[in-house]
Amino acid sequence: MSRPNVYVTRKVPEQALEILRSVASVTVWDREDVPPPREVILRELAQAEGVFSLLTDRIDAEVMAAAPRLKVVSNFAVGYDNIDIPAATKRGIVVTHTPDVLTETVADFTVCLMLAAARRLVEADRYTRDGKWKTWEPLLLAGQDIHHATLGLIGLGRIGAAVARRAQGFGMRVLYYDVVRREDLERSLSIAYLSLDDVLRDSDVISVHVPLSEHTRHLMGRAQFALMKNTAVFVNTSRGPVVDQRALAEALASRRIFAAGIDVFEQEPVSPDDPLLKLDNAIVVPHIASASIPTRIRMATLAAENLVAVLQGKRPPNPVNPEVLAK
Ligand code: 8YV
Repeated sequence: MSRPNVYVTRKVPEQALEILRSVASVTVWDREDVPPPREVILRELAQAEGVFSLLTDRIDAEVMAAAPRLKVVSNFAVGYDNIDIPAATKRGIVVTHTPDVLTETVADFTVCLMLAAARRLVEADRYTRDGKWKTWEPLLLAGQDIHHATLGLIGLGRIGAAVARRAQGFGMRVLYYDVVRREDLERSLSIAYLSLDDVLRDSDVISVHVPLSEHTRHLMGRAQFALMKNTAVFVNTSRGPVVDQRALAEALASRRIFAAGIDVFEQEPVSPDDPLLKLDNAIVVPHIASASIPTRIRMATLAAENLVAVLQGKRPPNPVNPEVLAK
């Protein structure tokens, strides 16, 4: 019997390719710096039973229609807003993702951005390198405290909860808003549920941990920044379009809020001309919250395991649309 074809949309860790090659004939887009153009995806998927995709690849109804043999889309990410899930389900295509393995790494990085933005770390580094340090000054590069501050989590899924656990170590009071109330976590983590507006009003640090959907697009806009304290530090490691980026830049430029740590953008890569990049009180990084070496290897191998399981007719560890498997 001939081996199934799998297309991998980027150079990924070798450990993952070995898993795929054990069962399939594997083609890899061989550039690290750019994703395959759409016409390449359309052409490669015409013959493929499986695709190993990244969040930079839009796997929509048109792609699926051009891929008659496709059984599985395995996304190398916990988020899957780059994939049209209803279209996949309609065609009986299994979609999988990589939850859990990145939770702690993303939570670490969220705290890293909170601290760096509150304490003006990047600005201070630039100041020192630029030779601006002439003398010790009482309020030189003074920021906000994180310890014993109030943290407002917008979204209390796996990553939000992992950030809440870290906040305990800083003696923070933790509030949250989510569409689903988690009374178990309220008790075990001593955190309080409030309305979105009340979380925004009461928090010193606000961190967003919701998936991107029609319900969460621009969840944070001008009205939400207007509710925040002018000492507030805002962090986003979820998805860029959850935040109205222009409203965020205005809130930072006018000192409506104190600072922000931003990992994700409405358009990625963000344009070098974006107003956010001109602001000293914004720390901007290129979507790297899960980028520790061990975690990226674990995400890649998990994505490969998910893909191979479907090709072998087994239940994958992390299906997004398990109803397809039941058929
Ligand atoms: C990755 C992420 O950087 O998992 C996600 O949803 O946003 C990040 O962990 C990215 O997805 C890698 O493709």
